[in-house]
Amino acid sequence: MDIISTKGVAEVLGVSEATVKRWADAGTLKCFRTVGGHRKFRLRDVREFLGGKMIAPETLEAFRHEEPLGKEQTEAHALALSSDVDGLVALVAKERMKGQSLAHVFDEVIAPAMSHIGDAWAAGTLTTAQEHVASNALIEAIARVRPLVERPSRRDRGRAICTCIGDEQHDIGVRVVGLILSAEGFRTSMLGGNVPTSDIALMVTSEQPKLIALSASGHANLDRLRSDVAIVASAAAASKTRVLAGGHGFARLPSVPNNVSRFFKLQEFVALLREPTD
Ligand code: B12
Repeated sequence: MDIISTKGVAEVLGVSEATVKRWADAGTLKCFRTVGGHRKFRLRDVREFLGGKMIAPETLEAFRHEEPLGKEQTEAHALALSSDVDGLVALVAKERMKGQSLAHVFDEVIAPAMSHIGDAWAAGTLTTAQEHVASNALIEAIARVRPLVERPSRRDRGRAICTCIGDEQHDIGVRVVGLILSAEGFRTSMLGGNVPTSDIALMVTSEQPKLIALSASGHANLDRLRSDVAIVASAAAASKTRVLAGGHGFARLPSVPNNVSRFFKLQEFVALLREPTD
């Protein structure tokens, strides 16, 4: 997944493809060649070239999906589009048996497959109806993979609220977050999509949950998202609730309130949840 084409590197670095090729041929920017002779770049080498600077997650995402889907992603793509819920559940089970975490499966297999579906919809090669078939199959599969999540602890870590923010309808990511939080020992309340921000803030104030997980897709209006997050973050600060946010919308926000932690991947989120607390 972390192999980038010449075009992708050119976009990230804001230079022409010819410049990237020149740097590669001079050895300034490490690359390797495919069997067909094409130059390919590893993400870590591009980062090194940039002096270890972080590449914005949304930029990374933009070129990541230029790559053709891998085997499991292609399988997930086909299963979702053919509404094969059993097949999707079996795919997740197969990956779990290979030792992959649920977070890994959704970050690296399901999300890229769905992203391709979204791109095909945007390009007009898939209809809205087909996109709906895929997302509904996935929602049903998520409900059924609950027994496949790892349960590292049986201790009660308190209440967690999971919700999209603003008029966001993309609630698949937050559903997976809910599943993960339950597996990590939280009692999870799932609000889903399209919830008034004032209601979310009110729930935080009255229930004082241990944490609230927020999700916003790339569709989110950034001005609106910034003000919605500020409202929830201030309610959370008053009730000492931890705010954890993710999704493409949050990745695009230049900054978030101090008490909000942002994640691009579920795997980073799980790592944080598993950090020992005093
Ligand atoms: C399914 C889908 C829908 C479904 C959503 C169903 C549902 N119940 O969620 C429906 C059909 C309703 C829909 C509607 C629309 N959609 Co839509 N949709 C998608 C699609 C194809 C897949 C999203 C998805 O579920 N992915 C699978 C999940 C698992 O991945 P994910 O959401 O990316 O989340 C991952 C991470 O971001 C992270 N994450 C997410 N949230 C959180 C939260 C926390 C705390 C953490 C730690 C991590 C985390 O974890 C996940 C795993 O890695 C995307 C394509 C894409 N590139 O995302 C388009 C996409 C998001 N949609 C798009 C658009 C334009 C729309 C509509 C405006 C279309 C329309 N004209 O009506 C509406 C907007 C509705 C609204 N107001 O929100 C665009 C947005 C363009 C942009 N600017 O980015 C996309 C990108 C398609 C495209 N290529 O153009 N959509």
